[in-house]
Amino acid sequence: MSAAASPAPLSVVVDEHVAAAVELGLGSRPKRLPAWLFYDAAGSRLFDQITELPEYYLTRTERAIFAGHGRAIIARAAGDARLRIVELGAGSAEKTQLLLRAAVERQQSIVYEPVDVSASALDGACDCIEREIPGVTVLPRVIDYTHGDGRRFHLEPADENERRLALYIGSSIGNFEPREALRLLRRVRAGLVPGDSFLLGVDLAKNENMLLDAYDDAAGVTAAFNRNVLVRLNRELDANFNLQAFAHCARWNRDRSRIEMHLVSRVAQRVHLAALDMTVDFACGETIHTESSYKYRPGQPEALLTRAGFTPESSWTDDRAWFAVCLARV
Ligand code: AVJ
Repeated sequence: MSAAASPAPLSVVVDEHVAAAVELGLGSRPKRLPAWLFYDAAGSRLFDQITELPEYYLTRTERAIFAGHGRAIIARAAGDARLRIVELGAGSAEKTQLLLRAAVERQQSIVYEPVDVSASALDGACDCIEREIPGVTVLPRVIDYTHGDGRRFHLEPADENERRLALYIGSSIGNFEPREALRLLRRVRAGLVPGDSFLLGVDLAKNENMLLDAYDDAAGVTAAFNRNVLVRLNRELDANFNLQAFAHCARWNRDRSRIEMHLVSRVAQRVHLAALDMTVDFACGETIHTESSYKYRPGQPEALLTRAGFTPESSWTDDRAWFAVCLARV
């Protein structure tokens, strides 16, 4: 076959997981996109920037809890055994370091097992931690703990004299609908054994304006993070979203105790996604719901943990009760 006769190469290799999620979400009413779509390389960098914004209190508040109570958390989880630490979702390395340091202080060395659905997410985190904290051995694991049944979250047995402390911090659980959150925690529970424990970091319901500011910062970083999902669809699905034609919007849904992020169509418009062979019409003011971030009420995290089969043991919060970390036992 001559070069001229071969078909033009596709400009993009389509990821089927992305394609299916976008087709379903933009074909729904109201329109929506899953929050995991935010985290391509550019989106992950924008999220890192968000964590340093003055309005985004979550990261620094959780870090302050670990700085103040890291030793107590480790002591509680360990009891009279040695710990190894498993973390679901890489990327919160910086806060995790506070717990790893507290553990090394207590038992001289520790095995740290960061778990993520993607290998690339694990690459960066590992070497850096081993270099920065002598005594830590990193064993990265690629496991999709967000899908499938409990058996999928399978960890090799720890040493006989070791207990696992599994971390799911950073309010990551907040992106899940309550039912999905319960399923996820049950899956984690199924991968642990009696004596192990679980530390969950949750953001708490608070003053509405403070929440809205945290998700609509003055510098516009969160707006760029939100719109980046359209940049991604333009690139990966050969779409023609006009970024200026969509406004970033953060709303507090009081009934469901969640912040919602939307992209609001500023005009009536038609968008084409060539790779999906899909045309999507937007009315003026119509939105794409891109994220929910649940804010827990007092007692709710513990109730959720109990329903997932854990026994809540202790919870720690900051002085202003903005954020909580809850330790539960298997
Ligand atoms: C990474 C899910 C904890 O919900 O606060 C930040 C993501 N979205 N700003 C959150 C996010 C908008 C973040 N989590």
